[in-house]
Amino acid sequence: MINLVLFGPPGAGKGTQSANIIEKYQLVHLSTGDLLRSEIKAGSELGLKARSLMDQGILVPDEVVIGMIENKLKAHTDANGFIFDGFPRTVAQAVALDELLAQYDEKISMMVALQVPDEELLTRLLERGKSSGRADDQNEDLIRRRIEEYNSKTAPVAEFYRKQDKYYGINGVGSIEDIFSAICGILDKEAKTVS
Ligand code: B4P
Repeated sequence: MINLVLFGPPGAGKGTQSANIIEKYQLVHLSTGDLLRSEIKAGSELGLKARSLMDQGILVPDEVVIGMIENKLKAHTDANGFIFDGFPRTVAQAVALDELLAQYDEKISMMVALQVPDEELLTRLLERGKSSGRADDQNEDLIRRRIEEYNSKTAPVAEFYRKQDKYYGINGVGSIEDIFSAICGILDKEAKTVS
């Protein structure tokens, strides 16, 4: 099983690259951002709570996203592997994910981190905001708040995987195809070691 954590700041291209990876490697895609947006669309109690935080650029509480991931893992016990997109976003989430996977005798294979400078992130997200309808993409202050939230709470997650010798950083600036090729190089190497 390949279990990939795709990591990076908001707008780094996690969702964009996930779409290509799933197609090539037949992994189950678990995006906590997408799961939260589905809850918002469905008008659930969880969605209502999440919305007010997401619209301010603040992370949703750990127990909420961990519970969502746990439900999805239970529903896909026959998967080839998973791509965790936008999760874990705190060290507490990373610890919980290791514990959840251990229940199935599984573990994270690697973290691939997309590295993109802040000003490029801002440009991309403001551009996406013109058509996405996402409230959190629509103004510069809010995007900067999300980047700060990433730097303070999420960036330390990279160290968690570095200590486990699972960290791969790659340049997230360039064509979508070139970045995808770099990710495939890492995944193919890992696929050989697990097969
Ligand atoms: P997410 O939905 O995870 O979204 P994201 O970080 O904004 O975007 P991503 O990196 O996937 O960017 P994309 O590929 O689309 O999170 C949203 C919110 O949900 C968070 O702020 C938080 O409140 C909450 N949340 C989610 N998970 C959570 C968790 N685990 N814990 C707590 N809270 C959580 O790319 C962005 C744009 O760049 C696109 O328009 C794309 O076309 C463009 N792009 C991509 N690659 C490019 C390239 N190489 N060159 C040029 N443009 C590129």
